[in-house]
Amino acid sequence: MHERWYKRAVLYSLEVDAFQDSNGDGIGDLRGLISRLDYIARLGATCVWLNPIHPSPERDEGYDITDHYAVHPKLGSLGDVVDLVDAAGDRGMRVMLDLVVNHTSIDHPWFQSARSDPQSPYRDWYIWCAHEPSDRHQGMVFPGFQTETWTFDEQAKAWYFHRFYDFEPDLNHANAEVRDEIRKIMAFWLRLGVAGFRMDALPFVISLPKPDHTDLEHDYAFLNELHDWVSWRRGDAVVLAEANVADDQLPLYVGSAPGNDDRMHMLFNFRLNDRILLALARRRVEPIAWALRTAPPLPAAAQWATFIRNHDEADLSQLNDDEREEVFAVFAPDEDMRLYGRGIRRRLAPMLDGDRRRLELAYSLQFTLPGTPVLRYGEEIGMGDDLDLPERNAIRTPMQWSAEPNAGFSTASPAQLVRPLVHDGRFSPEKVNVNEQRRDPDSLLNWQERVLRTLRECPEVGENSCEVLDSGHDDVLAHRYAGPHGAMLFLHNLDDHRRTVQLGDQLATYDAPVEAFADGDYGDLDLSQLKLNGWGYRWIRLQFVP
Ligand SMILES: [Ca+2]
Ligand SMILES: [Ca+2]
Repeated sequence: MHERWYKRAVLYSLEVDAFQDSNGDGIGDLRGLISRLDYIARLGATCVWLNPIHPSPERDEGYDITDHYAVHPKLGSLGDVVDLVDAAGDRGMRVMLDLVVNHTSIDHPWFQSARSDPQSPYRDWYIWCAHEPSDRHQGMVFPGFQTETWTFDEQAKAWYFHRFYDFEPDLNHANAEVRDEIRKIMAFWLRLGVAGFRMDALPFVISLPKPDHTDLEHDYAFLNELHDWVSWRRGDAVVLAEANVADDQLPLYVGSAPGNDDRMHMLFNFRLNDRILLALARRRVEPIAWALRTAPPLPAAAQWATFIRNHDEADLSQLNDDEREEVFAVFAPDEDMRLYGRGIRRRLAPMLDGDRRRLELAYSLQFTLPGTPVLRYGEEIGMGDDLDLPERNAIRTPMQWSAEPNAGFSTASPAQLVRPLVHDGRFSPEKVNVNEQRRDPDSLLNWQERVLRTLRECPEVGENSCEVLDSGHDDVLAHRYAGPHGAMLFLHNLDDHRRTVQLGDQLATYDAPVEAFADGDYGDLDLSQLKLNGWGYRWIRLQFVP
């Protein structure tokens, strides 16, 4: 197996407008991001994934795009994108973009043309219906904030389909011209040097909605086309799919047949994410062990992307109602902390009461479970959220660089900031900021740097050979990756009780253990009796004894 960069990567996800303002207008921008690349490189991230940077009226945080070939002027220019790619490359890092082609903004010139005239060349780029579709109140993505998926347009005198908000009409992916345009958009940004795309809402992109039909046809062959276009233009480019779908559909997103790797390169592991949150809430490992044991097999070149919190609500839709209520009860006890009836709109640090031991435990788990870790900006310092902001904006507050005014994010007046800073006292910039944590060797930031450095020395973790061992305790996860010369063994204690783990014969073929990383000093390593603190974790390298 050749080494593939995305299997050894650490992705760092950020909103450009919330990261660093370079010109004092209160809005983060690309030049600001460039000035912070050394910070991201030092953390150990190897690829920066930007949330949408395109022109947009921003009624849906930039996911409502009016021009896929340009940069929102408030963020910078195409020249700045090239500078960013070059500056990242100088530091050994890549840049990925969000590719949002399920829909456009209603203000997009394509839709404006389409609605204005049935003879418009863009009419068929969207999905229309002359009568009121019987299924117009079904299939909403944002229940509670959206009441229908078909809306009547006065100008067009017809109903248009929108999986998301009514200002985000879906593109008609059955139209060959639309597909060709998507190919051109990808080719354009690859030519500017980006390393790939995080593909937004992929199951909706490949679904072909029809009025009065709730059973959707899926055009999986389109994924082969996407793969071919991307690989032809840039051999090492990847597509990271957002596809929160059932287990039997997941393999269809990576290959056209078992073992084939001719579709998407990476998949967000939503199924594991839900079970990590359930396991943390229960303080029991069973949900994670189940998720690992039942994981759909991926072809050799494909890779999971792991996360605990991302830029959206923590979507718990893979859990059943009782399980979801369990997670809500622990991590989102107030209605205000929940969103769309299915998720949690908080950051991880407040969900874990800012408890350092549990934060380390959670991230150690994430980094050692199969896949490439994705970190959200600010997670590395334990940033909080602002539940006064609407919907998912709660977790899109400005990065907290220092205890200076505006947290070092901008020199604008506070009222001008793109979004307010976190004001929750426990997580305010005075308490949680990069500068302070840089100086403190015991800070969460320095811990994150150490753990990510150690992860780089454990290449087995990026592979798919994860095995769950019987730890003898309901609250201790023991998992192992076997390599050609040895193995990595990981222990995680999900509860606050000391444990002694006896793995017995399960380690029979291994010896010469070395402690690679742990929550504390466990003294001499004795494989027959592995001690574990409450919330403790240990990473142990083993040599194979033939
Ligand atoms: Ca700015
Ligand atoms: Ca579609």
